[in-house]
Amino acid sequence: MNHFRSSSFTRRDFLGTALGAAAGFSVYPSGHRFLGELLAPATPFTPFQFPKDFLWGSATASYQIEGAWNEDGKGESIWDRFSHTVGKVKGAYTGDVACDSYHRYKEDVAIMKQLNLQSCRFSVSWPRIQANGSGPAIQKGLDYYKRVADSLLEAKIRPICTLYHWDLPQALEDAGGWPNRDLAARFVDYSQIVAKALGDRVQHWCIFNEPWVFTFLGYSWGIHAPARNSLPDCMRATHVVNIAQGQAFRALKAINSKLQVGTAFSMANCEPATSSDADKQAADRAHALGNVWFIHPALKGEYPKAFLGETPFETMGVKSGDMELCKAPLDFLGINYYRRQLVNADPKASDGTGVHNYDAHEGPLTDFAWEVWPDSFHDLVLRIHKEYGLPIEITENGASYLDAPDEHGRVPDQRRIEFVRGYLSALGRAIADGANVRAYHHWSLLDNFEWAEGYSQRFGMVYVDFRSQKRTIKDSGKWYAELAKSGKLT
Ligand code: PNW
Repeated sequence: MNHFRSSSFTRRDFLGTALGAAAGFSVYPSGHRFLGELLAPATPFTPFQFPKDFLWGSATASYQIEGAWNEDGKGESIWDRFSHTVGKVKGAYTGDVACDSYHRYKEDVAIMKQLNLQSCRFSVSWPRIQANGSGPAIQKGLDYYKRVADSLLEAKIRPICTLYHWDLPQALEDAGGWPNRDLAARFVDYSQIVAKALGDRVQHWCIFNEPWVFTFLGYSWGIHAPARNSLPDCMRATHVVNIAQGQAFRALKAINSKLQVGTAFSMANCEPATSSDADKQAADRAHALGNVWFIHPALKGEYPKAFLGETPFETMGVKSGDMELCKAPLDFLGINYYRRQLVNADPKASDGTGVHNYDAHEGPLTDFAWEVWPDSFHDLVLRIHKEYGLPIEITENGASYLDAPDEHGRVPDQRRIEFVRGYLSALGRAIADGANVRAYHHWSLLDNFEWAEGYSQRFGMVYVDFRSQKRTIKDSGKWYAELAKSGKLT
């Protein structure tokens, strides 16, 4: 994610990222990557018994698994438009069919049950509920999610529902998208519809998935839908999203005060590249913008200090009284964790943050070329615990490895087992150090549509043959099923 967060993103930088690497460009100094694979993680593995009531789960998202992109009255989303535009997604793949979970959700819930899962994080597709993002609800869309929630409950799996995992109705993007302040009211209206329909069976809610990723990658870097390239629009979008988060929180609580409401935030532990004060301060600014830009306004009523100078309130369209709208006592913080960031001070950074950040390559790399470095997960979770003190749910963590069925139909993905084992050991240490963590959701249940990467990355514990839609539980899934039963990491 280095250059996704850095200020001076160029095409050359892009080729240096995981995406560039996955696209087949050789970007590492000769031998470096392979050297990395031989190095042991910094802290050795520690066994851990997780608390009795700890929830083991998996996460997915509507556009990445459902398919049925134009069925039962569903409208076009920005990801339909993006993936139907040739040149945007690797291999010109789309989510038109994806894992076909719209038709196969029962089979998928049965797999979760077989894996002994106790929590399922899924998302609702906004244009399935309101084709153009406003007006009355589409009953068939609501019914689908009711059926999903009911099958989960029947399997004794707790549903946790994300209201927005990036599939904005295209009509709302045409009206200006997230930089348009009116979107906050549209989003609250939609959230109320969904919470009224599902609130009797779904108690746990994530308002947004990764607000940093969809505002920056979508509106500034242009590599996710809606593929815009404007930092000012992106900064405006972040403010509208903060307002929408506060207002949706109150709307959900007004429907049922017992609902447990949070958001799933993308986070990367931001580590100073050297011990210089300048780099340490830069790492704190990177943390402010990348990790807590959407938490601090909700819990503290102000933006954290992420810029060298003043926060660009005018560009962001902040009006007097707005911070009151953003404020919301979230019930829990969802953390999506994949990798750490190294940070250098760069006073010339064009976005005014004075930050240059980049991926470390000291640990082994996943097939997406993301570094494996479990210690950073421990440090990040503990830091968030110390800064905000709220209950934490790990709403996503996982890795892309391309292992496929062997001649016996078995998928021996030992590297994923080692990845999860390492990150859970780090999480166990964070819990032992005092962090209040109550759930872990593996990303993902199924191999699925990995955004601009199409189907070229596989994050599932379950292999999906996208031609036949056949699902095969990988070795990691069998391993995770045992862990989910005992809570004992050995
Ligand atoms: C998350 N990065 O996105 C999303 O919530 C999932 O939908 C996605 O499939 C999963 O992580 C795996 O990528 C991210 O650049 C997108 O580091 C990009 C980054 C991280 C997470």
